[in-house]
Amino acid sequence: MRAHLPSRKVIAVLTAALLASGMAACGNSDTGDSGGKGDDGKITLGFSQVGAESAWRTANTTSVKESAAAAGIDLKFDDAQQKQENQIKAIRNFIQQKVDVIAFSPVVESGWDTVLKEAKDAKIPVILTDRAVDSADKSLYKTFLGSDFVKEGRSAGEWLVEKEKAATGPVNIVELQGTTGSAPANDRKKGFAEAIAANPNLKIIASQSGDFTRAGGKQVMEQFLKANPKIDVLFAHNDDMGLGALEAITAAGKVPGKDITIITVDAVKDGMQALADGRFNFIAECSPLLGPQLMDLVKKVHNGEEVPARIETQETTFTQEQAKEALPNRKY
Ligand code: GYE
Repeated sequence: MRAHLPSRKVIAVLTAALLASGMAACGNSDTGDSGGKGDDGKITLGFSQVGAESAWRTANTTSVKESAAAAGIDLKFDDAQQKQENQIKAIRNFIQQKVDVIAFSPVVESGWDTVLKEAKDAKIPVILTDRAVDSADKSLYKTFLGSDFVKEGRSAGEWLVEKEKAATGPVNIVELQGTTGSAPANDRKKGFAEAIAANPNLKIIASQSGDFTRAGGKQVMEQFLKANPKIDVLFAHNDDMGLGALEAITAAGKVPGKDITIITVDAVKDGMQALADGRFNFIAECSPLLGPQLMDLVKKVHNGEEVPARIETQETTFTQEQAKEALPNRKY
């Protein structure tokens, strides 16, 4: 069959449409409207997200987007796919677009001074959300809204110390770390190690990054199981890695929650379900619902109001029984 050729009339219409759209594009750049401030007088927020590596992150993204819409804030959202270079690029774009406020969740702690200085020079206030940076110059950002990750690690460790208080021999722990160099990985590791030091029987025999993903958790847990005949406890820095590890543990013929005690962080729905079902043993909560507080801060810093340098998220911990109770009302 011969292809049906468009008529001259159709071609003429298409050409006109193309020209019109081309002109419209030129028109935009001619007016110098770089897309930063909306003509509608709304505050423009440039937000650089880490990625979509976990259920926590997805819930956090939804919270930010919904809260921006509810607060009447014009949100420019960028997903950095877990790469610092993408976040730096996104922040530079926001500066170029002259957004009113920049907020971001730094994938790792180090290496932000240059780009933060650029934002400061451009007089665009920056808010850190969820994760911190290790910059010595605290004037590079207005505030940091997020959890106390050391405390989360410590709660996880303290629960284990209590559970194993009668142990007479070594209790072998493997640790699935979050993204290397990220604040939650560094701090949860630190808090957990501090707490378990209370009992010399508790020993971390292997510790490696699973990058906060299910796939990473499964793969690293497989290696742990191959290399270590006796694993008593898994401490995973988030639910998703713990959930991935469940598959590896079951495939190795062990019963998660019984043969291996599993402790995680976050308390997202799937994690809470695993806890309620007895496959996990304990979760330290980390709330991703930072959107409403963030939008409040955006308005305040935009108005030049003073804000506290550190705003800590409220959170709790869950045992299996507590998870059963909390699960029906879980929002993420
Ligand atoms: O625990 C993990 C996510 O930065 C607190 O990042 C966040 C962590 C969270 O990928 O699931």
